[in-house]
Amino acid sequence: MPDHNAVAAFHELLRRIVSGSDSVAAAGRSPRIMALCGAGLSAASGLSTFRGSTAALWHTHDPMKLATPEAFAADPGLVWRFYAYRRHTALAVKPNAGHYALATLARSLPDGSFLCLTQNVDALSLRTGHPPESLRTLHGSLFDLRCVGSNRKGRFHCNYSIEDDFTEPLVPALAMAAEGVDETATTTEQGKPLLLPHIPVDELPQCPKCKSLLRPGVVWFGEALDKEMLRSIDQWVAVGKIDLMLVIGTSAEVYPAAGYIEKARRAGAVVVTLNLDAELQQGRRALGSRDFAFEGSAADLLPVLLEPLIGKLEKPKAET
Ligand code: BJW
Repeated sequence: MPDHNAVAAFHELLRRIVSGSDSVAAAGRSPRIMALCGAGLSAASGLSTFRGSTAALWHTHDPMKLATPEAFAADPGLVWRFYAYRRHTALAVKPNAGHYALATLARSLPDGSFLCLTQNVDALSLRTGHPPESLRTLHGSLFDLRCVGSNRKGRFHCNYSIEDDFTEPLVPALAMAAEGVDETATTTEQGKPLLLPHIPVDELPQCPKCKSLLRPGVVWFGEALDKEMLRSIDQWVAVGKIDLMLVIGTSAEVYPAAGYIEKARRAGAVVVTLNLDAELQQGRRALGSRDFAFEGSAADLLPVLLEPLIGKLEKPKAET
């Protein structure tokens, strides 16, 4: 059994996978590699993670409570402030070497050989020029908007949505948040949290079609992920043996995303964890005898670990 954190042994595995000598089934077919990415991939760019992080996403509110349909129904202004702030911080940072390594992997392998599932909503992978056909944004995007409009009897559902809307601020009421100001962290001279003025619904982003409220195009707890996207992932998985499953910077606590790790394992994949807490994580999931766990920043690890497939990663000149 190779050391579970030996780079040389991992490189040897990659070479065997690409040459088709790793298994009888691999002979004469393209390699099949899947990745599941989480907030840790974007941490080196300067974005906060959700769990296990000292840097809070938004100082005074638990993101797990704001990322829910219930929070949006109760106070859409507060939730919009949170997302306007997140949109701004995501636009203010740059993709890191980890994002570029994955984009290069997607371009280096034959079509259909690599499927990258990202739980991240920050659009950083796309900004590297990662081919969209090999990327699935499981939890949507901060830059997609959709209408919540429906009537009481549920007969009318406005289907308006827009992708990649990078407007800042979306409306004047969100101007402060859209400048990267965490308004919830503002305190009075006595150090008490400042009570934020309530934003009326008609001052929040509005649907150009039916004038109802727009919401961020992300997936909140209790909401279904896009059916077509899930079907396309299941189809890819069903094709046959998966050689490698890269689990990158995710706590793997949120489903159905985390479920793809076991699906890939059942399809024959060697599971490779890249995380600041890799040892702890692999311990929880019980390291298989062929699995690997590399502890460190995904931005440092990915270019080194993927080198046999992508070559030496050049310093990115500019975003595409
Ligand atoms: C580094 C690093 C560095 C740091 N380098 N590493 C089965 C079992 C139990 C529960 C469920 C189940 N199936 C469904 C559920 C319920 C629920 C769920 O999973 N709950 C669990 C918490 C228990 N799931 C859902 O509700 C999902 N919907 C659903 O299942 O619907 C069913 C349905 C069907 C039909 C009709 C209706 C419903 C939806 C889940 C949506 C998740 N949404 C969020 C918010 C998105 C919007 C936003 O961004 O605001 O997605 S929650 C949040 O968690 C976000 C993330 O994508 C997601 C995952 O977090 P991630 O990325 O793993 O981040 P962290 O912070 O947890 O971890 C970071 C890691 O990085 C850490 O390990 C660090 O160590 C590491 N790290 N720096 C490498 N530099």
